[in-house]
Amino acid sequence: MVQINFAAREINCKIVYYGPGRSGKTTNLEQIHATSPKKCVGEMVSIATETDRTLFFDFLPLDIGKVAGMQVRFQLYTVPGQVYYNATRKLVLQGVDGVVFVADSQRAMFEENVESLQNLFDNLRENGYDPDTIPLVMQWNKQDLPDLTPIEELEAKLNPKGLPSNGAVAIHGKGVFESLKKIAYLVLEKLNKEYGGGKKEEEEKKAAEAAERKAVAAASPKAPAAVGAPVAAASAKPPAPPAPKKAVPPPPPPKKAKLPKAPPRPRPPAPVAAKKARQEKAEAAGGKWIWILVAAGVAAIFVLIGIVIKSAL
Ligand SMILES: Nc1nc2c(ncn2[C@@H]2O[C@H](COP(=O)(O)OP(=O)(O)O)[C@@H](O)[C@H]2O)c(=O)[nH]1
Ligand SMILES: [Mg+2]
Repeated sequence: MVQINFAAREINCKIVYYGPGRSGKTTNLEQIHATSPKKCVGEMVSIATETDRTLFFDFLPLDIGKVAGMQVRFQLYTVPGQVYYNATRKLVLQGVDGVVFVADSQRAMFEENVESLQNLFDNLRENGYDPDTIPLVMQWNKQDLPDLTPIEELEAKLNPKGLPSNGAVAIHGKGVFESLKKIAYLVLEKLNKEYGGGKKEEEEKKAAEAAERKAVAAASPKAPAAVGAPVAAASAKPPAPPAPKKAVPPPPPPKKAKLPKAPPRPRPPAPVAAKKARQEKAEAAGGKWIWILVAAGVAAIFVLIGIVIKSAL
């Protein structure tokens, strides 16, 4: 089980290197220990005998740095390969987050690989894990030796589901980090899915990207037209109807672009002047009528006064 310490912003994952005896599991850890920056790896602990270099397990803590603001640490374990150490293997698998199955690619070792893989699935089930969902990476080791089972055959028989896999020559460090990267990716991806954060972030990111694309498309219809225009012009002059459609947007920009060049206000004055003239005419006409009315009013008053005087006399 991945241990997450939110207070310390730490994630600890357990990776187990599994496979038949002497397939190269301990060598994988040794290479990681030898070639990783000192600040990233802790002490490698191995409990070994002469026949199998791993009696109980090898252990190597590895700090891979920050992922999404969390410090991620991998605890790498190996199991002893010999059949009679099954109790130890089962124990080491407890709390596992991911498995690298190190197969010995030598033809003579094929059956041991099959048995070990079956044993892995059995022990996972007995520990309450579903072998179908546990992150698993296949490493076809010892590719430097003669008389190998071809990788295609290993893939077909040991990896029918097409899990991530790679060839390796662990003693030379070849393929070691490739497998480590693959299993790290699978474990973190699963963690992301289980805790939903990744899902949510991914959805938010997609929504943001879609919104951005829409905004860009809405803001600049010229951009796609400009890119599409020459293609349309070159390839589909007579037939393609969409081409002219795409070519339509370009005209507006030139018009807009011409605006500053043209004399800025040659036209507006004309209508304004005409308006003014019309207004003045109207005002002048209106003024005449006022004077006529005033004159008529005055005349009427004089007539009234005359009538009043006449009647008084
Ligand atoms: N030729 C060859 N030998 C290897 C390779 N990887 C590991 N070995 C050797 O195989 C032997 C067993 O390796 P070890 O890592 O102890 O296997 P483990 O039992 O799976 O942990 C050692 O002598 C290693 O040096 C490899 O890629 N090529
Ligand atoms: Mg070992």
